[in-house]
This record gives sequence, structure tokens and C-alpha cells, in this order.
Amino acid sequence: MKIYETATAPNPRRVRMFLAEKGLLDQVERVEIDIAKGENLTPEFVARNPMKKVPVLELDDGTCIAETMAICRYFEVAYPTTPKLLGDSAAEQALIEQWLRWIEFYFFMPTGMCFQHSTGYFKDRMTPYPEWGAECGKQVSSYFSFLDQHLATRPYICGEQFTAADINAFTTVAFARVVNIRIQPEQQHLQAWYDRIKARPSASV
Ligand SMILES: N[C@@H](CCC(=O)N[C@@H](CS)C(=O)NCC(=O)O)C(=O)O
Repeated sequence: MKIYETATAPNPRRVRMFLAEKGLLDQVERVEIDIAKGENLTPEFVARNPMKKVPVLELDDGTCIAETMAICRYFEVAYPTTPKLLGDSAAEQALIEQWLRWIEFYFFMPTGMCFQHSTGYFKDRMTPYPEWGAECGKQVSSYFSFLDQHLATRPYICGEQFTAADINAFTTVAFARVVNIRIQPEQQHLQAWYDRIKARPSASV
């Protein structure tokens, strides 16, 4: 199996953390794609993912799976004896899914938009609107406050257990540093949670 990914990009990091938590990192060969140079726009890459984004998982039979959570789900189902990160019971699975969607739509997306529109990183392939970037940055800052309150009464996003929701929120908080949005000194619950996740070996892969 191969994973086409970019070491510095947040979505591939989510997959790497997920694999590390499951002890599966050595099951995949990593192929570095330089998205700044547009290596994700080549015909070879587009044949693997017509959306032109990393990460992409390529199975040994040539099947290509794009989308971070689709890739994570593949590993959750294909390796059932590894630690479960997407829940067990119907209610657990649904609640984790709810959080994954909240984090993706209301936290990760605005962070990505803030990055793209305020830095112009992809200006060779899109038109940046700095005002939209600033607006998205405000949404990111309010999500930091929301998470700080949420984490006041539980150690992990979904309660007592570490899940994929923690991976997605953690990688988003880390990514927000590139647009200068950081945990504020008064956000002690968020900071304690962040430090807890950062101490896990999977946070360094
Ligand atoms: N919804 C996709 C998003 C993937 C994505 O946006 N990847 C970024 C890197 S984090 C990318 O490939 N950007 C290259 C580009 O936009 O040209 C997922 O969850 O995997």
C-alpha cells in the first residue's frame, strides 16, 4: 500500500496520526507530493485523485481512495484488532461522526480558508480574497473558545476516550499557528487537552 501525502500539510498529518495510533504506519509506503510545486496537479496524480488533493491511499490492487476520513475508515475496518478510533457502539460511532463533521466544517475548513485566502499560498491556482480569509480567521478564533469550554468537563472531545475527533481537532489547532491563531493564555482547558494529545507518540509522526 502507498500513501501519497505531503509532510507539512494538515490532512495527511491526520492520516499519519491515525495510523500511528493503530500501530500501522509501517504498513504503508509514503510517497511525498510537493503541493507547493503543483505535483498534485500532474496527469499521473489526477488519475489517482481527480480532486487533486492529498492524501491518497493506493491499495496493492491499484484501487485509489482519497479523502482523509475515507482513508481512516478503510484502516478502521480493515484492521479490526487495532485500537478503535471511530467508536464501537452505534451511539459512539454516531457521536464521533457528529464531532468529525463539526470539526471539519466549522473549524478545519475556516482554518484552511483563512490560510489560503490570507497567505495566497495557492495563488497560482485560485484567487485569494484576504477579507474572506480574515472572516474565516474570526470563526477559527471562536471555535478555540468553544473547544475550551467543551473541554472544561471532559478529557477528550468525545468524553473519556481518545478518538479520531481528537486527532482532527489537534491537527487543526496546530495548523492554525500558520495564520497566527494560537491558544490564548486564558484557554487553560484547551491548552491542557492540547498538551495531553501532543505528548502522545502519534503527535510527532
Ligand atoms: N477533503 C479533503 C481535503 C484534502 C486537501 O485539501 N488537501 C490539501 C493539503 S492539506 C491539498 O492537497 N491541497 C493542494 C491544493 O489545493 O492544490 C480531505 O479530507 O482529504
